[in-house]
Order: sequence, then structure tokens, then C-alpha cells
Amino acid sequence: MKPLEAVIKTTCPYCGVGCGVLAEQNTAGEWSVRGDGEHPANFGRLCSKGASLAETVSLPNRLMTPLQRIADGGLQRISWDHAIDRVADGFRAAIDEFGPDSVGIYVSGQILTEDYYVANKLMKGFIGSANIDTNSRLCMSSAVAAYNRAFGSDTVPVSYEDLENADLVVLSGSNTAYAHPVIYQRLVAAKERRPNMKFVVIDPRKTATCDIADLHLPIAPGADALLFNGLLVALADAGKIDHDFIAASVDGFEASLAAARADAGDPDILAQRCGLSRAQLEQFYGWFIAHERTVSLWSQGMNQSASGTDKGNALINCHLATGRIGKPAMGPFSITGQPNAMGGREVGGLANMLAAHQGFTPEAIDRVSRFWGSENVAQKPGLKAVDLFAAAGTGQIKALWIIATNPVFSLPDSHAVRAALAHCPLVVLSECVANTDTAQYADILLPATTWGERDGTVTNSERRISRQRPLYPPVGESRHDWQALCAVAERLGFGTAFDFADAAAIFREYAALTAFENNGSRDLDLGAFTQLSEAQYNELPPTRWPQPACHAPIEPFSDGRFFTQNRRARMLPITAQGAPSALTPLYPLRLNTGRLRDQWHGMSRTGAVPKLLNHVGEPTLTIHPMDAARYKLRGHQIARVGNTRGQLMTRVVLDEHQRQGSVFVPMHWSDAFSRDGLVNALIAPIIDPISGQPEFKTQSVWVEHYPAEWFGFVLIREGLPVPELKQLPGDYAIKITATTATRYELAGVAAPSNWMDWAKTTLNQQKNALETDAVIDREWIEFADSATGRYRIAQITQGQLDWVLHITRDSRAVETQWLLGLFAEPTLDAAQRADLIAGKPAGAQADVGPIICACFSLGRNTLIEAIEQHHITDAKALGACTEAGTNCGSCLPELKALIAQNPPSAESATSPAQASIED
Ligand SMILES: Nc1nc2c(c(=O)[nH]1)N[C@H]1C(S)=C(S)[C@@H](COP(=O)(O)OP(=O)(O)OC[C@H]3O[C@@H](n4cnc5c(=O)[nH]c(N)nc54)[C@H](O)[C@@H]3O)O[C@H]1N2
Ligand SMILES: Nc1nc2c(c(=O)[nH]1)N[C@H]1C(S)=C(S)[C@@H](COP(=O)(O)OP(=O)(O)OC[C@H]3O[C@@H](n4cnc5c(=O)[nH]c(N)nc54)[C@H](O)[C@@H]3O)O[C@H]1N2
Ligand code: SF4
Ligand SMILES: [Mo]
Repeated sequence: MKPLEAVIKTTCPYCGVGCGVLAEQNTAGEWSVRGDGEHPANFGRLCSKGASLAETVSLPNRLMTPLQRIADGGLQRISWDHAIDRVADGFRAAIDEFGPDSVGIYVSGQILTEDYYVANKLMKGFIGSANIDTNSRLCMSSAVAAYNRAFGSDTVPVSYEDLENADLVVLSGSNTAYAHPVIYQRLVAAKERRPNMKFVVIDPRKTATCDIADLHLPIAPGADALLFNGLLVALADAGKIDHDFIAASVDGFEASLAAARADAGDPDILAQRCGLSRAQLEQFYGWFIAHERTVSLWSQGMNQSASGTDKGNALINCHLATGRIGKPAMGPFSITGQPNAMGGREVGGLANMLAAHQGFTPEAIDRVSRFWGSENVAQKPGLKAVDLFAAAGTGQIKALWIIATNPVFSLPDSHAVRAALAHCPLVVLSECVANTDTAQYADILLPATTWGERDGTVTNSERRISRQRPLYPPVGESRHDWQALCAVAERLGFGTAFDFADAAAIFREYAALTAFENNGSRDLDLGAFTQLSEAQYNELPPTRWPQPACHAPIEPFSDGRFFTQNRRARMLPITAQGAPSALTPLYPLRLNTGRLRDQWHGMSRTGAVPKLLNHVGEPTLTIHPMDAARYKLRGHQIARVGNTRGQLMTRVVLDEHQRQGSVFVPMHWSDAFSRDGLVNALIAPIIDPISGQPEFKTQSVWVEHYPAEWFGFVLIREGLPVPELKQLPGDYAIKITATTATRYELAGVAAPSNWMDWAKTTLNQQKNALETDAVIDREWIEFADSATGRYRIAQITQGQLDWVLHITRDSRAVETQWLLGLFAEPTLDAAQRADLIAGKPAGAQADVGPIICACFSLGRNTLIEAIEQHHITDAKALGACTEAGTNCGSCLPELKALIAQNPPSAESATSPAQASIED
């Protein structure tokens, strides 16, 4: 890999915070990254995921060449030329025979604006169907719909600076500490500067974000619309309605307040339905009444709901009624999840929008047709994500092109999605890795460039456009997604409209479309960028929109004008809905799903970084200890979770912060990393009727103890050949990428009759494939104790460790750091061999416990010891003494919790200063 420049300024490819990253290569060719101190999203900060980007530069399992599925189900390498022909021929045949609505494109908030623009232009502008939708449908389409209903435009009227300057920040359905860690760090810093700043966190679980909360409302799952209806009533009763603002700028106040009163007028019933005390409600409402400068931030706990749009509008209503919008330090803030979710909304990547914030009105269709020079522009909205895949299942969709998303993993009802893809005659997948769950169903695979190679723009949560710049040339035969899209467009006969020389040319055209016949009628206006030279595009600094050509930008809504027909905002009468799936004696628990701190969705990138798997390496079921006792689950052991749709297996974690009656399972484990960890196998495809966004947070399920008779793990240098997890014994199997080997975590009832035979056969497959002659100098170290059920075997070839298998009856996690160290040894000495027999190192280093600080690999036990030894009472002192939390800071909430849970005993006190002198 040849570097292109010395220090490259780019943008993190993970979350919607959109942090600026500086990437640099040393003379040995190794990359390092740090936060860009000049980027206004992060001012130099990065979280654990961003900080480990350099470790993902050589991404394993890269898809290197185009592939096609052959008759026996295998994959065959083909040329790009042939691949593009096959895609174009498949699309053309379907369109000719069944019309343009028989094909579809499913894109993602992880492609760049330039890719998105081209995909949308091809589908809606030239194929002539709006059957292009995006995984943002699963992500924040309810917020988009709520904004559109309220403002007549999809405008996020808040910036990060507004958040920092607010006096009250309400975080509803957002685990900011995990999902938007740099925003969270900025909020923590803001509170340090202005200690009077108040935070309210609304979440059924007590999450790491609650560390910053002055008030945590452990709301009953799904009750947010009710809570905000109650807030509107409280604001009215306290005389906080801004009648002047309403008279000048807002419709629908009376009807909305009447609906809120009907729904949430009785405080006792309201408190009971919200699962909160009256005192908690009064505290929250009192603060909202008292603080003019309030930002209400919301995320998936509200959006991923069958009534997510109403929830968003119930919240926006409170801001419109009080005039707390369009002014500094206040407003309703839907934070975006993916790095370019916002860019996708801008170009028109959602099936119900046409292009550049224009819908399917006759005027917009006419305007966009003239701009694109096409007579074939789609006339009506297309199928939204869940419906698009359902239509593939019924045979209505004959050709489907999926780009930068893994729908088998991320859509609800995985089994139905699999069946739909198996049924669809042509499935094309553009991916940068080869082994996603969706790849198993692709007929054509197109290798895409990924972070480090991509060149273009993304827009973050606060409408700030930033450049992603390449560090090195595309790997293998990978191409940018826009190049593949343009090539297919050309084969379909739309060549001249897709004749883009580079990303800058696409960006210019997109900017021109936003400005075309705009004259202040649309919020999104990038008129200032229509003439950018390539050099100016390359140098483009992070910039918030709008950026009109002829006058200075004004902050949306600061003039009290909105983008509806009459330029007035709309309050919506909301009646709160309950969760759609009923709890019954057979399905007595609510399944809440969401994110972990160090993993990104299906783990195709973060799952390749060993230290990001240290925090949590296996799928977990978090359950309150009382519920665990009720359903006979035990901590550290394995549970099955299920319903009529499917089942999954997870490790059990007892947590008294988990709401009773509700359990939490992370979304991250796909078939690529677990045998049965895919949570969407259990989720019903129930969608919000307005936005089409699925309900992911309240599915009803049962749980049961899995009666494992043995637990164990394999560490193996080369990993197992695919399908790796299917070859392992027992029912529970998880893959964990480690430093010098791959780890497989196992548990089962039935066991192989002879573990040694099993290990030698299964774990030597890669070796056998490489070795033709019998190998001299191969040995096995074995320990077996039938009384305790302990069994260990290690294979050593020419002095080097190949693999290790450990089996016990004990479900507790075993520390394997020392074993990973042995894999790095060129030859094992006698003492190390003795350790392998003993199953632990002699004079054992202490077990560091589960890793809390990913950056410095510091475990719970090490940290508790330091807290105790150095009499530590705050996270700063712990950082000074151990380095914990001093790099990305993502673990600070957990460090604080650890300090709170482990107050040092008085007699063991030494101050950190003393400690360093003694050291
Ligand atoms: N580490 C990490 N960060 C990420 C991602 C990732 O995969 N990993 N993904 C990114 C993406 S695409 C997105 S969309 C964002 C999502 O960011 P978030 O929305 O913050 O993440 P989630 O964990 O899905 O859900 C947030 C919280 O909603 C709560 N919740 C569940 N039900 C309810 C309810 O009825 N009411 C309320 N008020 N809360 C409820 C859950 O308990 C959970 O703590 O994260 C982004 N950032
Ligand atoms: N149960 C449950 N399910 C959920 C959620 C939840 O909270 N709970 N959250 C939902 C939300 S908010 C989201 S956003 C989705 C996310 O779900 P997905 O979009 O399915 O998740 P990813 O694993 O990020 O998939 C992105 C894929 O694109 C590939 N990729 C990355 N960059 C590029 C590129 O530049 N070009 C191409 N062609 N490919 C690329 C990656 O290798 C990866 O496999 O999941 C949704 N599903
Ligand atoms: S908060 Fe973390 S994941 Fe999100 S953009 Fe910043 S560094 Fe990347
Ligand atoms: Mo998302």
C-alpha cells in the first residue's frame, strides 16, 4: 500500500457525530490516527472505535474481486466488465418484461453523498421507479417524518454548540455515552464548565449515559409520547405557552393541547402509564418549565417504534408551543446514527422523497425532470425497506441491488428476509467484506472501496458536510460505489447523464440541484458549492448547510418561517399508542435491543479489532436479578431467548439497573460471529404506518436457562475455515478475534465422544490443507480429569503453539491473555509447556478481569485494585494512576460506576502521588 500524502485529514466512518480524523503513516508503513483538533465536531477527541481505526486498515475478509454465484452454489471470480453486464442485463430484462417497479436498490447511510446521489438519480431519474430505499429507514425515518410533518422540511434545527450552551438537555431514547461518545464527552465537559446545566435521561434502562443525569426517568417501554403529551399539558398549565410565536408561526396548537389533555390530563393515571412516580414527572416538567434554553435530543428509543413519528411530534410540539426553536441553545434534536445518514436524507435516498429535499409534488417532479434532462422521472413514492424486501419475497421485485448494508442481519424477521432474497431472481451486493450474512444470498458480489480508500463527503448530525479523503489507493479490484452505479447506468443506455469524471463533479451537480429554482423555497441550498474546482473540493473545510450562492446563510427557523405551504409550523394532535406486541404468560418479557460501546452494527470492521472485543466479546442477555430468579437464569451461564419467530442463545448478565419485565440484547451478533446470536430473528416486521420504521425495542419473548454440561474455548492461530461456527460442538458458539489467534467460546450439552480426536480432526483442517507430507516434530500436551470434567489439549508443531482447547464445567470466563502470549513465542520452553498442562501460568499474573478501558486494556480487577490501593475517589485520579480513561474517554461512565461501587477502605489508603513516589 503506497501512501498518497503525509498527514491526511478525513472523517470517521462510524457514527453520526462525524469526527475529524488525522491519519498518518510512519516510515515502517504503519498507520496511526488521532482526532483532528480543528474539526468542529470533535476538536481533537475520538472514542474507542475512532481511536482504533488504524487497526482496521488491513481489514480481513475483504471482497477483492467481482464474483458470481454458480450452479453448485459456489462463487466464481468474474471481470468487472462481465459483472456490470450481468447486473445491467438483469435489470433491463426485469424492466422490459415487468416494468420499472419490478427492480429495486437498497442503500445505506454508510455510503458517501456522491454514491447516494448517483444511486438516487439512476433509480428515480432514469429507471423511473422510486423503489430505492435505505437502511436509514430502520434508523431515523420516524424523526424525518416528524420533522416533515412539523416543519414542511426535514431540517434538524440544532447544532452541537446549542447542546453545550443549553441549560437543560433532555436525552430521550439515546444512550449517548455508547452511541455518540464524543457528543457525550462534549456534554460532560460543558457540565464541568457550567455545573448548573441539567441533564434528564429518559430510558427504561439505567445506561452509562445516566452517569451524567441529574434525573433518570426509567420510563415504561414505549410510553414517550404520553410523557411528552403530559409535558405539553404541564407547560400550558404553568403559563409557558409562547402565544406570540404561535400567532405568528404555528398552526394546530389548540387541537394538539386538547389531544394531550385527553391523553395525559390526569397526573396519577399518567404517572402510572409511564411507569414513573408523580414526583419524577413533576421534577422533569418543572425543569422544562423553568429552562428556556432547552435542547431535547432523541434517538432510537423513540424512533424504532410502531408509533415513532407520533413520539417525535409529541416532543417537537413542546418546543413549538414554547417558541424554543430557531434560537441559540434550544430546539428538538434528532441525532443521526450512521456517518452519512444525513447526506442520504439530503440527496433523497428515502423512497418517499424525490431528490434534494423535494417530494413527489407535480412541480418538484417537473423541476427535477428538467434539471436531470429526463422524461422518465418516478411519479410516486416507492417501496420502503420492509415492504421492498416483502415484495422480493412475493416475487414482485425481480432484481435487487443492495449497497453497503447487511439486511439479513439488520432488518426485522431475518428468516423472512432470507427467504425473500433466496426467492428473488437477481440479488446484487456491493460490499467491502466477503462474509456478511447477506453475501450468502447474493448472485453477484461487487467489491467496494471502504474507509481509507473512499473519496467524497458525508453530513453529520448537525448538518455539517465533511470530506472523507483517501489514505491509499483502492485495495484489490475494489471500486467506489458511484463508479459501479455509473457503469450500470451507462450499460442501461443513460450514459451521458452519468458521465462523471470524479467525486467532485458529482458533488457540484448535487449542489446545483439543491439550488435549482430554489430562491429560499427549500431549506437545503448548497448554491455556494456549484462551481467548486477540484482543488477547492479537495480542500473543502467542514461546513454546515445551508450555503446559498447569493447571500449569507441564515439559521433555519430563526426568522420564524418554516417550509410548509403557508410557511407556518404545524403542531400535531397526538394520542399515545402502546407497544404493538402483547406480553402474555407465554411471552412475558419485553426484548429491548441496541448498541454496545465498542461494536458497530454487524461488526464487519470493529469485530476485526481485538481490543474492541475486550469490553464485551459475546452476545449478552442483560436481565434484572429478580427476573433472572423468576425465570431460573444464572449469571455467566447461557440462556435461550425466543418467540414464535425464532430463538437465540446468549450469555446471561445480571444487572439491577435493568428494568424489571424487560431484557436487553445487543444488536451486533450476526451469523458471521455467532451460531445463534442474531436478535432480528425474533423481531416482528411491525412498522410505523407513517414513516415505515420498524419497532425494534419492545418485542415480547420468553427466556429459559440452557442446561449446559460443559463450557470451553478454542484458541487457534489460523482460525477455522468457513462455515467455521457450524463445525464446533455444543449449541453455543461465538467467534472472538484476538491478537495472536482466533478464539471460539463454546458451551454444550452433548459432547464429542473423544475430545482429542475431535480437536485433531477439526482444528487441523487448515494445517492439513497446507501440509502434503507427514510432519515431523508435532506434539500434544493433554490434561484430563474426568472427576471434575476438566480437559485441556494443546498442539505444538516444531516448538510453536498451533491451538489450545479448554473444557470445564465452570461457566465463568477464563483469562486467556497469557495463552495469547504463548502463540507469539517462536518456541515454547519447558516452563511454558508446564503452564499449558496446569491451565494457568506459574506465578500467575493476576487475572485482570473483564476489560473496561479498551485503549489501555485495563481490566476491572486491575482497576479495583488501584482504587483500593491508592484510595481513589474520582475518575481523574484513577486516570492519573493507571491511564484508564485518559485517551478516548469512552469508559469514563464505567470508571465512575466502578469507583462508586468500590469505595476504598480507609486503612489501605495511599494517595496517587505517594504511589508514584513509591513506584
Ligand atoms: N457503539 C456504537 N455506536 C453507534 C452505533 C453502533 O452500532 N455502535 N450505531 C449508530 C447508529 S446507526 C445509530 S442509529 C445510533 C443509535 O443510537 P442510540 O439510539 O442511542 O442507541 P440504541 O442503543 O439503539 O438505543 C438507545 C436507547 O433507547 C432505549 N430505549 C428502548 N426503549 C425505549 C423507550 O421506549 N423509550 C425510551 N425513551 N428509550 C428506550 C434503549 O434502552 C437504549 O439505551 O448509534 C450510532 N452509534
Ligand atoms: N434489533 C435491532 N436491529 C436494528 C437496530 C436496532 O437497534 N436493533 N438498528 C437499526 C439501525 S439504526 C441501523 S442503522 C441498521 C444497521 O444495519 P446494517 O446497515 O446492516 O449494518 P452494518 O453492519 O453497518 O452494515 C454495513 C455493511 O456495509 C459494508 N460497507 C461499509 N462501507 C461500505 C462502502 O463504502 N461501500 C459498500 N458497498 N459497503 C460498505 C460493511 O462491510 C457492512 O457489512 O440496523 C438496524 N437494525
Ligand atoms: S464519536 Fe467515535 S464513532 Fe462517532 S464519529 Fe466520533 S470517533 Fe467516530
Ligand atoms: Mo442507525
